[in-house]
Amino acid sequence: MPLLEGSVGVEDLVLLEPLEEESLLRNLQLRYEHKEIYTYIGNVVISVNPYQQLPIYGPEFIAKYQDYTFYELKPHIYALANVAYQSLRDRDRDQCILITGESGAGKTEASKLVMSYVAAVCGKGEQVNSVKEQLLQSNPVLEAFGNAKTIRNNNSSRFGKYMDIEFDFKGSPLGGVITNYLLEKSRVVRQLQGERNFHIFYQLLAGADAQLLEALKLQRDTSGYTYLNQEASRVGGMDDASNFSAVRSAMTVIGFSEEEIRQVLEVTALVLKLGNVELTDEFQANGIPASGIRDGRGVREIGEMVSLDSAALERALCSRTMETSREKVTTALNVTQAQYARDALAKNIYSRLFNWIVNRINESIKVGSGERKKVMGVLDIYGFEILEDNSFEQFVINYCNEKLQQVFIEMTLKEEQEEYKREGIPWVKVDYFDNGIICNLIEHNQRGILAMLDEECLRPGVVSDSTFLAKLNQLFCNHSHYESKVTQNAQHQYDRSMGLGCFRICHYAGKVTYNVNSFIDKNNDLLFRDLSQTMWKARHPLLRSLFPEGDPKQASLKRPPTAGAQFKSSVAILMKNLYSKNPNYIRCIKPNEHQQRGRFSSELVATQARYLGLMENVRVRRAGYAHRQVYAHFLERYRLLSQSTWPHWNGGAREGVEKVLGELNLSPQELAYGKTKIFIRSPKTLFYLEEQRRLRLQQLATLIQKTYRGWR
Ligand code: AD9
Ligand code: MG
Repeated sequence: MPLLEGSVGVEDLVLLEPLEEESLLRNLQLRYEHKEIYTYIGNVVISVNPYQQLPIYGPEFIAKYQDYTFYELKPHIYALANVAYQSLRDRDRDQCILITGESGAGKTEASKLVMSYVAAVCGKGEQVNSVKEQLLQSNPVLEAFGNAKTIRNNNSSRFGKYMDIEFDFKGSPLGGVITNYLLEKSRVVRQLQGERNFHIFYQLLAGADAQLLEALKLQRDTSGYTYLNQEASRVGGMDDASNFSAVRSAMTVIGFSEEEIRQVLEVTALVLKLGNVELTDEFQANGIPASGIRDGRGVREIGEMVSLDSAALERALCSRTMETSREKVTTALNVTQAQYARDALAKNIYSRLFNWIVNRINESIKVGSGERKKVMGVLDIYGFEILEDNSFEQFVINYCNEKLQQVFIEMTLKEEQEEYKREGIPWVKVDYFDNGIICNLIEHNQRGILAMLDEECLRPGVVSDSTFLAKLNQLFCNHSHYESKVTQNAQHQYDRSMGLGCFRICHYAGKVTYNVNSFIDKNNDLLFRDLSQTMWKARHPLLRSLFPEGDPKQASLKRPPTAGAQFKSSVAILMKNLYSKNPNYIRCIKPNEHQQRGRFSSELVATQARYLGLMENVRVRRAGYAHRQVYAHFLERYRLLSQSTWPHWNGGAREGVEKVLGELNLSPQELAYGKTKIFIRSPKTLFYLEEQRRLRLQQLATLIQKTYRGWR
């Protein structure tokens, strides 16, 4: 369908004519200008962030989408949530909803819309309602501790989240499991200009009553805290104080006790106070630089609040003990090292607290292992990132996106093509890029970049970011997706556009240059043992439980896996989980960089459309068939449309389907008869069938009523 000015564009990009990137963008823009933020590619929902509250949500819309099939109403996340939920409930197929897009594109809002839709339609009763409440209330708690204002999004999730919602055989929710990925813990100690620390710090200071502030020995004004950026402490439209009370009551609904909430807030306050511990230069008698604490009050306050020995904390911050099998040697840290140790401690406390909160929520929403469950997974995870300066974090985030792209390719494109082959249906091959080679470059067990990084981290002797880079350069100099300053390109010239300490990966979504600075450190993610032991000795049950390795009895245990290895194994678990489910995609797009309604930057959207592989997605969808179903199921649903198959049909399922469709005079190009399934090319035909079925059902109902009256 060609695009006409004044029209709202096509609802499904499969119907777009001509199919080019430009018309695809124009279509999204036209729809956006008409406040139609959702568009389909077959069963994939594209969502363009409206940056305004549209009147398309809430109970009456939920009710509407519940009563209609996918293509009957305007595109909507509710339609996708409805299909997923019904297929889970009625066909017993586990579902996953994959929400991707870049920061600020609307992933978290989309995930909440899915959750609220499902909560509204799935079962009733006191017990069920309380489970729903717990699941929904996990959002404000995780957002308080895991979200922050960034330049791109005032409520940016700084962690990845996957949530399995579990249902019983009737489709009522039983509970769930949340998995979190890679909290951006560096934010605890430093934020870019215009950005904030995690919301909870501001919420606590603004929302705590005087008594609580006194108990935590905090002052209301954010300006007293080094870890809180001063110029951005308020966010327009965000009420930290009222959010604080919402978070507290959400925690209570989930099942946190008053005592647990108090301890969580104490640990949060502890992080703020740690930031204010000022370290100064000192010198040992022999002139070697050491460090000290400028004013002991802060450390004493920390000691009192979490019942730990403040002198021990001072020692742990300013020195380091090395243990060999024969002796213990304590060396003084200079002021830079001591500051590093303090910040490492703060980051560790906070990220472990966050993990603890996720685990605590999971404890509350856990479902007994004996029950047979149906599962709907919802994935809200960071999209592909290309920043000016890309580091270890971007590297693992982009690795995760490569893996998600692989799921997408394997489950949608490959599966689609293979199904046609299996079914013996002629297929026009669609070329697509298989990114397995890039995944392999990163994750190969012995020869991948992550394995090289681990090898370097665990290798005795002098290791550094540059020895790591040298190793990569040597190993991958001929790899088609790896580039660096010293790997020669096809013309045998050195690449001058890249810094010496960098390597570049040609990702499926584009080239990204990573700076190796701190890769070793971030991957090691080690905390000096003095600090973990001091934390473990605190008589504060929560704080102590966050540092099990501080227990001297555990001291001889193996070192924990590196950050990269942990991430890789959690991604592998996620992939296994996703592959076992039926996927549903929501692709979120950010229309402008200013968080403003009504502005649509084609250039910005074009980049995202490329990252998301939208054109490729449409091409495959168009080359193929929008709908398919095994003959028996199809016949069962539509046999009432033919005199030959209704009310009785004794022949084979395929012959029955041929009879039904033959009588409807559909165009032969619309249909293909496979070995076990019927394939229908366009959504419109499916819609037509559904409509005919609905009319026929009405007719039958009237007939039955008449007959019944006749009997009376
Ligand atoms: V990040 O990767 O966590 O930084 P998200 O999650 O993709 O990002 P988010 O869902 O937080 O983005 O959306 C950003 C903001 O856009 C929200 O705070 C809302 O103000 C706005 N938004 C997003 N989706 C909608 C919507 N459907 N209706 C109205 C929306 N506003
Ligand atoms: Mg988010």
